[in-house]
Amino acid sequence: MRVHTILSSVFLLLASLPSSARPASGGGRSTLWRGDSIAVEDASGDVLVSPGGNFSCGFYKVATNAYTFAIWFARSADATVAWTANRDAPINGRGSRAGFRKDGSLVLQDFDGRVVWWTNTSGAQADRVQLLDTGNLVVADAAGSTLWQSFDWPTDTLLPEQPITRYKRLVSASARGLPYSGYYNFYFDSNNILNLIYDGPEISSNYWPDPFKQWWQNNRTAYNGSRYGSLDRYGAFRASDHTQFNASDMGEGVTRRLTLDYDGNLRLYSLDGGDGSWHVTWAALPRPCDVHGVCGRYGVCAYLPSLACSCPEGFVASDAGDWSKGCRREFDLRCGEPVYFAEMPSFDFWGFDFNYTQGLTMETCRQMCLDDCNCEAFGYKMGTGECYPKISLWNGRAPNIIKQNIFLKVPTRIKNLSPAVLDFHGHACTVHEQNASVSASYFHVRGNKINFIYFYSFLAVAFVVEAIFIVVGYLFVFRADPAAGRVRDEEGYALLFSQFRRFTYDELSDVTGKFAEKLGRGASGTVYKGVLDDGRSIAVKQLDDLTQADEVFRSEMSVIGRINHMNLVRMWGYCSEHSHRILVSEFVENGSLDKALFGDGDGSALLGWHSRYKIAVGVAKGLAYLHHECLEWIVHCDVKPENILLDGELDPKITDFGLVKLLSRDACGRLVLSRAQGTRGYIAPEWAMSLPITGKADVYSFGVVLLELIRGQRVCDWVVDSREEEDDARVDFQRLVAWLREKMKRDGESSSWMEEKFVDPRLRGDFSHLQAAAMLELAVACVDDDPNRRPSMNAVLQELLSLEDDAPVRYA
Ligand SMILES: *[C@@H]1O[C@H](CO)[C@@H](O)[C@H](O)[C@H]1NC(C)=O
Ligand SMILES: *[C@@H]1O[C@H](CO)[C@@H](O)[C@H](O)[C@H]1NC(C)=O
Ligand SMILES: *[C@@H]1O[C@H](CO)[C@@H](O)[C@H](O)[C@H]1NC(C)=O
Ligand SMILES: *[C@@H]1O[C@H](CO)[C@@H](O)[C@H](O)[C@H]1NC(C)=O
Ligand SMILES: *[C@@H]1O[C@H](CO)[C@@H](O)[C@H](O)[C@H]1NC(C)=O
Ligand SMILES: *[C@@H]1O[C@H](CO)[C@@H](O)[C@H](O)[C@H]1NC(C)=O
Ligand SMILES: CC(=O)N[C@H]1CO[C@H](CO)[C@@H](O)[C@@H]1O
Repeated sequence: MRVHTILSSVFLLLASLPSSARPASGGGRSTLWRGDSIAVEDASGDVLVSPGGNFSCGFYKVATNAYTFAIWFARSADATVAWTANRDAPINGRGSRAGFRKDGSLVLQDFDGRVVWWTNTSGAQADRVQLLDTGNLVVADAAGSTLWQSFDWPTDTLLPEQPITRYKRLVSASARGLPYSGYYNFYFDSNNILNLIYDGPEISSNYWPDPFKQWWQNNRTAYNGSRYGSLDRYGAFRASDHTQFNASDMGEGVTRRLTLDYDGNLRLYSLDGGDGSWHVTWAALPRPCDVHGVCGRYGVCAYLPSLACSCPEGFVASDAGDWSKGCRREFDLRCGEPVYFAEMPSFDFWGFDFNYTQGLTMETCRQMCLDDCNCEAFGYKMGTGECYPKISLWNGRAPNIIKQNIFLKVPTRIKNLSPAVLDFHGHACTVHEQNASVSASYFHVRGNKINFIYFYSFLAVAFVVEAIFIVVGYLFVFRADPAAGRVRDEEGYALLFSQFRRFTYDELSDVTGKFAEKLGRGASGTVYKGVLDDGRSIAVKQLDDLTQADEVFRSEMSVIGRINHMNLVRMWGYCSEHSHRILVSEFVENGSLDKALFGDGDGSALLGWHSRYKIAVGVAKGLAYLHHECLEWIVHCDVKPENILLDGELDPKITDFGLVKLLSRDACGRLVLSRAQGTRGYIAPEWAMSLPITGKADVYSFGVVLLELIRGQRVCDWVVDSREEEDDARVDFQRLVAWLREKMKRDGESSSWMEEKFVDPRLRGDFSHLQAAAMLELAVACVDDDPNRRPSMNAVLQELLSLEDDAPVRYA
């Protein structure tokens, strides 16, 4: 009887336990009840999952033995973190736990019981901890009202419907992949304006919105004290200071985040449902070098095409592993000693002007800097005579779009210093990749030294890997030629100092001999040849039926004008006068790819295999740059051989890439509609279905071009049958692709059929089988009907580049 009573009370006890008795494994729960906890040892299995499965919350590994308590995107490939409780105090990988205590607070404990983080909800009627579908972790009472929420404590990311307010700011991470707080902040300043600021150990400097302008010029208001901003679920951000921006893929059903990245840029990202990768749909600063503090004191920033820092000649990096520490002089500058000024043409060091005067002669400006011992350099603009004597040199940029030269004060005992010579050797991309912020105190290692060793070994390995990456990936040699006024690397990312500018109609009429030499006519306009006064040959494109207002056109052009890549046709300027809208670009001598590739044997030499491979790589580089590197939302929309020009070395240059921006939202559609004559084979199937168009549409078109490069024949000629209907052509094309896919699966390694059936017979077998087979496979992946299954342009490029070395020497 007694035994029975005990048993039944145990049973009752078990039954009366709240649902916390649900199995902890399986990771399915979204709620913690009082008394529940999560142990760090179960980091992979025991997590809270939001009901819809989009977010997880639990322990997140940041290094071998360092964990944070975090919320991450469960469907992103790299489990991107949206929020961290203890970003600056990671805890041990053994014995640590997060528990919802009986007293009602959610507490994070290190292995030795030390509380590193807690929610201030004890004593309140806290009943449960819940991870909501919005990504918000909430401590709620029995009635369901919120006592504490992670949305009130953002780290570097805002989720849709999570507000930024008077009391909350975003703080960037200190380096890629590390959780620690960095120096960049996104916050409401005392004028009620949303700002980006570099708040470093030596200087603080605002860099967004444009610090040159007053708030009203930036279209903000200082008069709304509510200080509230948020991103809605459609991808539109709005704040009380009238800050407003939209995701380029606006609409519902997309997972988004607004993150202040470690490089100081604020970016809006959308998750690609297919491969779990993120793509940028908006960024605060189109030019990453406009972020302040990136390269530290005396550092000069360049975008090549990723961020790189450098020291002017006469300076060396203070810490090659952390560019935010900048450079230091190799010579000292004593007050009163004789000095001269070394010119840095087309440079800028932003800020730290102790005087600003207009209309001065250069001599007066120079004298002002000479007279002041603290003056390190002065900036001078020819023409307007603007003079900026500087007491400190930060935020260096070259080339600088604003025509200004910097004159650096140098003691005469240092002979012939050429500070404009930049030395980017090996340092590129190490910006902020620092290790320093990890300190032993996070580990409280009493008698547990092993953790410590693991941790530092991890750091050492990470550092070595990083170093190898830098050396291998960026083994380009910068050579500078100050006389020619430009810096160039072997990849060909030329930093041309000459400016993108506005031309008058008369000027263009002059240089083209009244539009005499017609080069061609495309869907968007007619192209003429011209020669500028300085001898540069140019192509001048008169855009048809462009009804855009002058300002809109100009602002779009200022975006296009900044795009500079060796595989994109360089834009020199534009003209916008009355009804004329004209683009001026470099002239590319060898014409377009369609002529070279499909030429009907009229004497033009056959494109050899090596050239074809080189063209494929070049076009992929250009597109990857457009999609991922520059203004990341630029989709070309019209990739086809006609828009791929070849220069003297048969290197490809893509043209017409900015047109979509010029022709506004439905531009892709219009471009397609307006070219009924014969090139429809390049259009991705999502057009026909009016689905949203992303970079994956370009990937499709690129896939078609790749097939044509291999085959040496137009796709539409080779899938053609007697019927002329577009739909039939598409069906035939898809049938061909299906056949290829089948064939590749079946034949595996043996590729003799390729030679007979597929590769351009004009090559007479003179091609690399390995490359051809891999390119064919890639092309087939690119023309997948489902945009999500197509690789990204970056992936395509990596794949193509990986073929470079394995190529046997058989090709011509
Ligand atoms: C999860 O994310 C997808 C988009 O990635 C969205 O369509 C879906 O509505 C989200 N689920 C919930 C429950 O919020
Ligand atoms: C917790 O909240 C109480 C009452 O709201 C407040 O007095 C106390 O200072 C808070 N403690 C912390 C650490 O925030
Ligand atoms: C402010 O708005 C006007 C009109 O919409 C626009 O022309 C101008 O470029 C905007 N200024 C900035 C700095 O965005
Ligand atoms: C201030 O901003 C808030 C939030 O954006 C808005 O609701 C309110 O109407 C604004 N007040 C004024 C006076 O514009
Ligand atoms: C964002 O989209 C809304 C429509 O939802 C539009 O009214 C607004 O002008 C857009 N803002 C910008 C900056 O494009
Ligand atoms: C700048 O220098 C000029 C000439 O020395 C002087 O007249 C002027 O007051 C200075 N301006 C400021 C803002 O210090
Ligand atoms: C590359 C780099 O920054 N290394 C540093 C890592 O941190 C240790 C300790 O702070 C420094 O001594 C290294 O120089």
